Amino acid sequence: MQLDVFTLFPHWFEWFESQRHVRNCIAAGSELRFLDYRATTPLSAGQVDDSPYGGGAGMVMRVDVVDAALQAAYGDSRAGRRIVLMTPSGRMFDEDLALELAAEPELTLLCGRYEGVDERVREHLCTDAISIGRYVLAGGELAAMVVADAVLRKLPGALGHADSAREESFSADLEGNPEYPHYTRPPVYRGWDVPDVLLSGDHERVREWRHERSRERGAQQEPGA
Ligand code: 6GU
Repeated sequence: MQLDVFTLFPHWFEWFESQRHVRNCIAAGSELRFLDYRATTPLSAGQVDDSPYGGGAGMVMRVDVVDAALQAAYGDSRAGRRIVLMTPSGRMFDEDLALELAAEPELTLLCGRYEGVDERVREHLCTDAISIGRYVLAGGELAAMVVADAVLRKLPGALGHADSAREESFSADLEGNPEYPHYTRPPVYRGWDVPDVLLSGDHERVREWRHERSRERGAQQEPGA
């Protein structure tokens, strides 16, 4: 995958890029770029925002600044590329959307700051708008890291073990439910013991027990549970 993130704070992503599954993706051929709106702004003194028409508090990211950044990166060949605005008013991000985006050869995430981004960015420059939850973050960067993290770990070679993404939370193998609990040594710690079935060596019973726990957790996450 070719993943580009546009931001005013590209250095925030240095930690993100250092994660094992992200490094694995790069080693397997994925390309990540973190691009600074200020590097390509057509305005003087690195300006990227302006006060809102109609008045009100705060500043708004300018459409010409975002367009110039996209133009510098892609020229006129944006067609077919998934370009996503990170915004609390976007489509709610979940595991299905992570899988959908992981199938894209080219993905762009646009981070906004300040009070928001000129609506013409969403109307004319983006294919999607995504939110990671019903709360407000100071900017799109943390949300972009969440999306990039969830998407990249879906790519082949991201995880060390070929099976580690199969029976994980929200997978088809678990009927969309959260993952079952895990235990490891010691078998008893401060009187807290491990369920007997996991020590039984009976793989079929272990499998059934895990799927039951997974279904239980799914029911607990239902609204109103
Ligand atoms: Cl994508 N951006 C911001 N600023 N806040 C959010 C968000 C995104 N998703 C949830 N809250």
